[in-house]
Amino acid sequence: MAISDPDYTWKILLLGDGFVGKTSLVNRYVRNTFTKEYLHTIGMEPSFRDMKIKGLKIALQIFDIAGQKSFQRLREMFYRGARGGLITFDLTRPETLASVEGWYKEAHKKAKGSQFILVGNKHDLTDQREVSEHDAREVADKLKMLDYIETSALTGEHVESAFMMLGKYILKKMKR
Ligand code: G3D
Ligand code: MG
Repeated sequence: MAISDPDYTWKILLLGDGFVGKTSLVNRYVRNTFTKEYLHTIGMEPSFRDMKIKGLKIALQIFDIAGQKSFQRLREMFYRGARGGLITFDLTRPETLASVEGWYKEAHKKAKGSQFILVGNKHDLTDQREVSEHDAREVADKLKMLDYIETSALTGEHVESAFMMLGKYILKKMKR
């Protein structure tokens, strides 16, 4: 339920290649569940959740990129006004880390001043892991991203922390 009268309302984006777990992360964060039966997002419907940081009430509108990728006009709308978000890759597929730079550059161009955290998802798939923390951090550092964190939408590990970390960085920047 939305908090009445938030101090801030932020538009937050989930970016990254297909099947890295963007929709699963949003579902986990917003509803605290993991389901394989959700309808694949095709439109621009945000998910909502509120967070509290230092006594401030922040209403999040979370947009998860999906089918709209190919429609230029929808892409513009998708990025417009975004504060920042999570650029996600799959720890079992190095090619999804290689795509991060492209996502980051597009977001920077279309949502000026937006800030992103790099998220390595599917941390639970330990045996299938193919990206080291070192390689992921190298990408985050090179692009001057806010931070790097590893999550599992399946177990819920670090999902709350990823959004909270993002919220704290956005707030810090606003206060400068
Ligand atoms: P997307 O929105 O980025 O395209 P999805 O990705 O959220 O649709 O997830 C893609 C697939 O990865 C789904 O599998 C989903 O269940 C799985 N997945 C997402 N996050 C995790 C995770 O943290 N751990 C594991 N083990 N799997 C995850 P299916 O089989 O349903 O297509
Ligand atoms: Mg999706």
